[in-house]
Amino acid sequence: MNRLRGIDRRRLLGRAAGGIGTLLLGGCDKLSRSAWFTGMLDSAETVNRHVQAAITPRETRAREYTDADLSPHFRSNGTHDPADAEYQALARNGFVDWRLELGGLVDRPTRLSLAELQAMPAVTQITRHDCVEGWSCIGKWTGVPLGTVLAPLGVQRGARYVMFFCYDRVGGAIERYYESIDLAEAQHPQTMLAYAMNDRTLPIPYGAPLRLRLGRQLGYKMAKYLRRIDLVDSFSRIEGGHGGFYEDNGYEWYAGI
Ligand SMILES: Nc1nc2c(c(=O)[nH]1)N[C@H]1C(S)=C(S)[C@@H](COP(=O)(O)O)O[C@H]1N2
Ligand SMILES: [Mo]
Repeated sequence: MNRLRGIDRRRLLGRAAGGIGTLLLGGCDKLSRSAWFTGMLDSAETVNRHVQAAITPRETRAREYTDADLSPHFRSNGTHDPADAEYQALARNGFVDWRLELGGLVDRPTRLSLAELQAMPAVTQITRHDCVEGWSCIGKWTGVPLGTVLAPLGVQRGARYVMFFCYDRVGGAIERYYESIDLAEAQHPQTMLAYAMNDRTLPIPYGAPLRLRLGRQLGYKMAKYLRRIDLVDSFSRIEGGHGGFYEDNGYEWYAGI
């Protein structure tokens, strides 16, 4: 059995092949079996990052929707409630003691509370969330553009990637969930640190108190339950070395849609 990083890879890939994708998906399923979605999965899985980048210029914005398009029941996927004791204690207290740590290749490492993040200029976007397992939902997210959060830190010249470290472990995995994007993606106007969803405080199943939202990549890139953000020059020596939990289990690092 191929037991990569403490999770059964065949189980993870098997789920991607349809296990969970065939469940009744409430308000999301009408989107998930359409032709564009099949095409999207093909391109995300087989086209390499550079070809994908040529097809979809990195500057383009993902489509934005209206309130009328919101999925009545948004799916929660992966971890729904982190078991981590520190996370549970923070959640019991409404996350007032939670701090987002920001460090790595920056001049001014910082810790930010939820209140401090909420005091920054906010954006709200209604976008579609596409999971590699074959379903989509449309939701409304409010948060701070990641570029706004990073700018005052003084990102150093050598920094190439933004790493996102989370509180949870998926399905008993050894490594905690983590993800990464490059600096171009970090500066994109639809890349945000979201603390609200559908006009409410971000609920725990969807990543409270703070999660990453991207316009143009698949769901697994959008780390929930954020704990720490680091600027790095390489992720080859971090966890499994592929830049994210899904990537360490065989998925593409650039998960373009
Ligand atoms: N920390 C963390 N982030 C995560 C996951 C997870 O299990 N843990 N699942 C990923 C996957 S596969 C998807 S599709 C989305 C699901 O987000 P949702 O629960 O808001 O639908 O979160 C992504 N980010
Ligand atoms: Mo996903």
